[in-house]
Amino acid sequence: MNIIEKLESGERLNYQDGVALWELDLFTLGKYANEKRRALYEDKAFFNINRHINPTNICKDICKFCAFSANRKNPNPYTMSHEEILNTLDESVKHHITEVHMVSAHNKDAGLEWYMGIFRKIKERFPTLHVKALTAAEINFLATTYDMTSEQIIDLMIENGVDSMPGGGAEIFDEKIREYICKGKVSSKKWMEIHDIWHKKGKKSNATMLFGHVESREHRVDHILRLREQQDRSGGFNAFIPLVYQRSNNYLKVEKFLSSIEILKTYAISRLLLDNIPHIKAYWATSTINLALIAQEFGADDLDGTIEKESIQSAAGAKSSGGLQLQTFLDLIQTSGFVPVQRDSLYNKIETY
Ligand code: V47
Repeated sequence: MNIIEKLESGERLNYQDGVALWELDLFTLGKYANEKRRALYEDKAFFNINRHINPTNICKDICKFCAFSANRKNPNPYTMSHEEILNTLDESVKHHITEVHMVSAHNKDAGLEWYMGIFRKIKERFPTLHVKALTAAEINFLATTYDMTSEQIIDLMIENGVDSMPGGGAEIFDEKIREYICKGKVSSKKWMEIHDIWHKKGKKSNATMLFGHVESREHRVDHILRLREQQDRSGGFNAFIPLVYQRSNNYLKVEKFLSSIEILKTYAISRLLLDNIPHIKAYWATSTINLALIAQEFGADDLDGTIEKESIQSAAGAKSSGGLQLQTFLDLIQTSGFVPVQRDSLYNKIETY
């Protein structure tokens, strides 16, 4: 069976099929990915009203792709106090956010109570706000720093009020590439085990893939299929988020950005391979809002949210630091021919515009 026959048959695609998909032209790939996307969500494009907060940029790890953490190229260390975080959220809730997305660097001096206590305080002050926080990389950092198991850290997260886990820290699972771009960070196996534990507690999480640096198309297929296997086992991933690599102010020498065609193909192939993760998020902070909207025709069904303040990708060159106004977001989705559906963090519908 050739790859078109396999796509037509609706059979599950394997690694060889995944590699063969890249040889198809964008519009053929788009046709099949869009069919799957439309069968699930018709012309809905999902988003949420959220606030990203990155409470510290002091990090014990040195990931070559990262321009956010304080280092020689970015000598601007900070750690927010709990009060500062709560004050920030006092402002954000005025804009009707339903989610706070908190990701920190791996700060050895902040203390476990600094990492955990903030969740409790957020829940005390904003009981209905969904707290999406702590990547598997942060959980692994906390477990090793405080001589605890990942499960003990996860139990603490749940006790203190974390509702779901973001998908960060996945980068690229291929061990050789991982060693080159982020040596010392959580291993691929451990990243997966942590999400497995989280899912077995009945909780949801996301999964990312950082692409467009030194990895190959084959590495992307391998990454996506490792997630599909994990989803077969534990079932808790809500969304897959391919993050387009931004190349400024960091230590990874990458001469060229990917073409838009390659980026759109990556979204489309993600949709075609991942038959068991419901949502594909075109995170506009890395793809630009323009391409994230076009990606809705090529398999993606979600755009993340209004964000308000974005610090990780913008440190590396993305034009996303100020987030997007809700009305602009709605206008852009509608003029692209989609129906904006505001969702909560678990993809329950809040409002259709
Ligand atoms: O894991 C770091 C990435 C991630 C760069 O779960 C970079 O809903 C591009 O995971 N170029 C953190 N990306 C952000 C993240 C995320 C974002 C939005 C939504 C969700 C979700 C999760 O940022 C890291 C890393 O892969 N990153 N540096 C860079 N130069």
